Amino acid sequence: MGTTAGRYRVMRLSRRFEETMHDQFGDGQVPGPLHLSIGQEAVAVGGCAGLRTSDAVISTHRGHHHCLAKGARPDRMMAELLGRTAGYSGGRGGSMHISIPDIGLIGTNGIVGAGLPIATGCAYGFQAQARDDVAVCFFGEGATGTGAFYEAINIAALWKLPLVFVCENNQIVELTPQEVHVAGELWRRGESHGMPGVRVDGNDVDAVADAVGAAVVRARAGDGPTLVEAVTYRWFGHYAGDRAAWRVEEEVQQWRERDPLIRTRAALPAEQADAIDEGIEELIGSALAFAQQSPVAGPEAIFPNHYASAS
Ligand SMILES: Cc1ncc(C[n+]2csc(CCOP(=O)(O)OP(=O)(O)O)c2C)c(N)n1
Repeated sequence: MGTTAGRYRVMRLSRRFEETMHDQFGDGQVPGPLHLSIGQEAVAVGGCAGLRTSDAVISTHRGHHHCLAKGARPDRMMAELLGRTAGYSGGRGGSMHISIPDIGLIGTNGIVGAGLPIATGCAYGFQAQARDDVAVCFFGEGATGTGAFYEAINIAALWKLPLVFVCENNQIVELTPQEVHVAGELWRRGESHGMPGVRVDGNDVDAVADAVGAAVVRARAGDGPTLVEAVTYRWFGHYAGDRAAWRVEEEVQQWRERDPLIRTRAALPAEQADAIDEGIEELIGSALAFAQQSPVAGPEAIFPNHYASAS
């Protein structure tokens, strides 16, 4: 994902993936909750642009874009969301329980802030094994209100862990605008621990790639963690089905005009961009067909995955 075309392709994949899943949700085909990251694609794609397969990504409840940016297969992702056996968790976990260790995707997570200590442990593991891999932890600005955030930045700074904290600030915590609950500057919250911080335009994929990329290089060299705040915007409600009646339409419109995909697409020759879009439509179509053809994960799959056999 070092080229504009590569970055645009993955952002477009993520956008169309979620639009398709949103439609499926509307048709009653998604048996669990669905949190859309539409509008935030540049944070995930830029954030993963400088990573290798063996680097780790720790995601959130709103994590389809992180998974796809780290290299997840859209067909198995769709199967998971539709509750099908071909899904990454056999169709039993859904959106917030996707873990793909082979590609370094440690996991999405339904518990706000829970990824922070997981990422810290993961980075400690890399350090203890003398591996030069890096962990990148995505989390929302709401997670900075949890104690786990301070525990994680403290230990990461103290032990100089190979960890990059990416605060994906979409400016709304569930239903609460950030100005109601965030004091001060988020990107400076590591300062008292000696951790550098930076704020970037989270709708500019190249700016995110540069900022996170520099932090990854620093972490890989053994110089410790960085806090990156990527300011972006969530276009839809907190979850699919949330009417988001409390939102200011003008504000939403302003941010839609700052769509990260439009910006990146404009940097490509039109023919190339059209070809990418067509390729993604084919990929999405075949991924959906794959998911729909996979058997529904039935109740018979529950107990074998929870209890060891007595024999
Ligand atoms: C420990 C915990 N508390 C509360 C919730 C309910 N909850 C789900 S998402 C959310 C808001 C999270 O905001 P943020 O971290 O900014 O992420 P965003 O939803 O904006 O992407 C809350 C409070 C939860 N899942 N886990």
